[in-house]
Amino acid sequence: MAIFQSLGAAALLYSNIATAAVTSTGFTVELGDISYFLPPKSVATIDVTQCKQLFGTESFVPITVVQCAECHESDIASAAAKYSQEDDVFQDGFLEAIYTQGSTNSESYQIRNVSATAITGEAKLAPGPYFLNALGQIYEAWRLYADTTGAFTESCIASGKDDGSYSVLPAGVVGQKSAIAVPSRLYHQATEEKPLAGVRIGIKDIYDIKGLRTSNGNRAWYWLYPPAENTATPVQRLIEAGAIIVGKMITSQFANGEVATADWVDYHEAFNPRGDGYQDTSSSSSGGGAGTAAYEWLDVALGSDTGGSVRGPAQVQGLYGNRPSHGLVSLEHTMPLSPTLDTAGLIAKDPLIWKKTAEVMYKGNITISTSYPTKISTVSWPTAPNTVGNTLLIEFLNNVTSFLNATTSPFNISTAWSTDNPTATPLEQLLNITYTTLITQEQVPLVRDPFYVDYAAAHSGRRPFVNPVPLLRWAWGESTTATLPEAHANKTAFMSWINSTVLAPVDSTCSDSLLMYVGSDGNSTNYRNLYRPQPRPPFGFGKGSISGMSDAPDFVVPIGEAPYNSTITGHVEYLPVTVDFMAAKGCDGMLYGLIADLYAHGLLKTAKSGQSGITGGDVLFKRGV
Ligand SMILES: *[C@@H]1O[C@H](CO)[C@@H](O)[C@H](O)[C@H]1NC(C)=O
Ligand SMILES: *[C@@H]1O[C@H](CO)[C@@H](O)[C@H](O)[C@H]1NC(C)=O
Ligand SMILES: *[C@@H]1O[C@H](CO)[C@@H](O)[C@H](O)[C@H]1NC(C)=O
Ligand SMILES: *[C@@H]1O[C@H](CO)[C@@H](O)[C@H](O)[C@H]1NC(C)=O
Ligand SMILES: *[C@@H]1O[C@H](CO)[C@@H](O)[C@H](O)[C@H]1NC(C)=O
Ligand SMILES: *[C@@H]1O[C@H](CO)[C@@H](O)[C@H](O)[C@H]1NC(C)=O
Ligand SMILES: *[C@@H]1O[C@H](CO)[C@@H](O)[C@H](O)[C@H]1NC(C)=O
Ligand SMILES: *[C@@H]1O[C@H](CO)[C@@H](O)[C@H](O)[C@H]1NC(C)=O
Ligand SMILES: *[C@@H]1O[C@H](CO)[C@@H](O)[C@H](O)[C@H]1NC(C)=O
Ligand SMILES: CC(=O)N[C@H]1CO[C@H](CO)[C@@H](O)[C@@H]1O
Repeated sequence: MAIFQSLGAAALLYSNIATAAVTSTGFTVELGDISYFLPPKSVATIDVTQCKQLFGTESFVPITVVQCAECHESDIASAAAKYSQEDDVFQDGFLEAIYTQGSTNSESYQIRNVSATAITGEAKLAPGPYFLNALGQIYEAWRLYADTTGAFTESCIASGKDDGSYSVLPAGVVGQKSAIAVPSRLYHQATEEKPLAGVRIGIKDIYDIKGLRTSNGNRAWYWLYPPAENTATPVQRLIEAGAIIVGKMITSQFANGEVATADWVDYHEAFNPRGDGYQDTSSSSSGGGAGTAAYEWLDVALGSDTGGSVRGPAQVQGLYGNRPSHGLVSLEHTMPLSPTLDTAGLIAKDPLIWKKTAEVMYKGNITISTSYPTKISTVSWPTAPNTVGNTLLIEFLNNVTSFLNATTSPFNISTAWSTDNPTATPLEQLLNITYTTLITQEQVPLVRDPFYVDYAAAHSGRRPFVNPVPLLRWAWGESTTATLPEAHANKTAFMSWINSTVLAPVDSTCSDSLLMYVGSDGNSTNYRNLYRPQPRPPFGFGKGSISGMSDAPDFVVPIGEAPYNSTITGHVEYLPVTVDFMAAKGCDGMLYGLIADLYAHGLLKTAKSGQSGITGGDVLFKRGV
C-alpha cells in the first residue's frame, strides 16, 4: 500500500487489494497567507502554450479574469481595484496572470507593481480570481474561513455530481473548527431567474440536504441514519434561486430551547460574538445567529422558529430575524418540533438581502406591499428614558410613529382578552401549558419514538443519549393529563380573537394595526458560564408567545446597542437593542415592505459583523490574531 500526495492537500489512498476508484475531492492551496479551496471540476480549459513560462514547480498559477474590449492597462487596473473592493476572495496575488476574454491584446501589464502576464482566449468565464494549471484547466477560487465562533456543525459544497447533492468540504484551516469555503462574489450576478446568485447561506442542522447527514443536535442521530436522500423544501428553494449553501449550522437538541453551558451536552453552543463574547446565543438557531453576527462572509442563515428559535438569536445578537406566518413554506424533510407551530425563518445583517431571500423562500405565499397601518399597539414599551436602551427604544417608537403618521398606544393583552371575553379563562391559564403540550406531544411520536426504535434495532436494544432538556420535556408531555385536542382548541380560541380584534386582516394595509414589543433592551445579560437551576418545561405565556399561538408573523429588527459592565472583561461592553414588529397572519410582505422603507429612510441600518452590530470590530477573543 502506498500513499500519494495529490496536487494540493487531497491525500489519495491507493490499495492493490481492492480496486477502489480514485476521485478528486478538490484541492487546497495557499496564496500569500490566505487559504483557498479549488472544487474538483475545472470550469474551462484554455490554451497555455502562450504562457508556458508561468509554470515552474507550482501546480497552480493564480489568474484573474477581466472582461474588457480593448483591455488597456488602465482597464485592468480599474477592474483590479473594483475586485478588491467588492470581493473578499480576490487579492493582488491573483494578478500574476490576466485572462482577457476575446481580446487580442497579449502584452504584459504592470498592475500595482505586479508584472502580469496577459493571456487571451475564447473560453467564457465569469470575471474574478481563478487558478490555472499546466494543462490549461481553470479552477474556481473559494476562500477558506475558520469557523472561529463554532457556528457550524459541518461545512459543505455542491458535490458536482449533477444530482443536486452536497458533500462535506475536504479542507481545514487554523481555527480549531471546520473551514468553510465561499466562492468569489464576482462569479455570480443576480438575475430574475437566480435572484440569490452568489448569496452565501448557512442551514440549521434540522433541514435535510441531499448527500449530507443531519444531526438535529444529537450525535447518535447523526451516525444512526445515512446521508439524506432529499433536500428540505426551504433549502431547495434557496438553491434553485442560486444561493451558495456553505454548511450546516449548530442547533440545540431537537430544536428545543437550551441554555449554555450545561444543557448542551452533545454539541457545544455556538459563541455569541457581541459584547464580551460570553453571552448566551439563545436557541435553538444558535449557530445561525452567531455565525451571521460574527462573519462578514456569511450573508444569511436559515433557522426555524417554533417558540422563538429565530427571534431569540436575532434579539441577542442584533440581527434581522423573522418568524413568518405559520405555513408560508412547507417543511418536508425537516425535523419537526411541533408542526402546529414550526416555521422556517431567516437571519441576516442586511434587511434587503433578508427580504430578497424571504421572497424566494416563501414564493407563492408572500407579496411585498407598501401601504401600512396607522395604528400601533405597544406591549410593555418603556416610558422613562432611564437607560441607554430605553432611550433608544422610546426614540425609535417616536420615529416609526411619525414615519407612519400613526397613533400609538400601549396594549395590555391579558386585560384586553378578559375585557373582550369576560367569561373566559384568563390568558395566563388558557395558554400556560399549550406550548408545552404541543411541542412534546407532537415531537414524541414524530421524532423520539421512531428514533428509539431504530437506535435499539441497530444497537442491541440500547437507548440513545438525549440531552436533559428534550428528555425532561418529552417526559412531561407523557405524564400530563393535558391533551393535544385541548391544546389545539385553546390555541384556536386565542388565534380567532387576535385575528378578529388585535391584528385583523384588512384589504388596504393588510393588517389593521401593528403590534410592537421590545426584543432586547441592551440591559439584560445572560452569561454562558453560570451554573443554573435544573431546567424545567417551558410553561407560561408572554409577549413572545403571541405570534406562535396566533400564527401571525413576528419580525426582529436591530436598532442600536447599550453599555453594560461585563463580569467577564471587567470593562464596559455593548449589547444589542432590538424591536419586534407583528402584523396579521399573512402580512409578512407588508412587514418586509415597511422594514425596507424604514431602511431607505435611515431609520434602520445594516447590522455589522463582529463584536458590535453598530461599529463592527473583531470578536473580542480573536483580536490581534
Ligand atoms: C510600487 O513601487 C514603488 C517603488 O518601489 C513604490 O514607491 C510604490 O508605493 C508601489 N506602489 C504600490 C501600489 O505598491
Ligand atoms: C403556501 O401556503 C400553503 C398553506 O400553508 C401551503 O400549503 C403551500 O405549500 C405554500 N405554498 C408554497 C408554494 O410553498
Ligand atoms: C430617530 O430619528 C432621528 C431623526 O431622523 C435620528 O437622528 C435618530 O437616530 C433616530 N433614532 C432612532 C433610535 O431610530
Ligand atoms: C405622513 O404624512 C406626510 C404629510 O402628510 C406624508 O407626506 C407622508 O407620505 C405620510 N406617510 C405615510 C407613510 O403615509
Ligand atoms: C396587564 O394588566 C394586568 C392587570 O392590570 C397587570 O397585572 C399586568 O402586569 C399588565 N401586563 C403588562 C404586560 O403590562
Ligand atoms: C402553569 O403550569 C405550571 C405547571 O403545571 C404550574 O406550575 C403553574 O402554576 C401554572 N401557571 C399558571 C399561571 O397557571
Ligand atoms: C386549555 O385551557 C384550559 C382553560 O380553559 C386550561 O385549564 C387548560 O390547561 C388548557 N390546556 C392546554 C393544553 O392548553
Ligand atoms: C381571520 O379572519 C378572516 C376574516 O376576517 C378570515 O378570512 C381568516 O381566515 C382568519 N384567519 C385566521 C388565522 O383565523
Ligand atoms: C459600570 O460600573 C461603573 C463603576 O461602578 C459605573 O460608574 C458605571 O455607571 C457602570 N456602567 C454601566 C454601563 O453600567
Ligand atoms: C446588565 C445591565 O446593564 N443592568 C443595568 C440595567 O439597568 C439598571 C438601571 O439603570 C442598572 O442598575 C443595571 O446595572
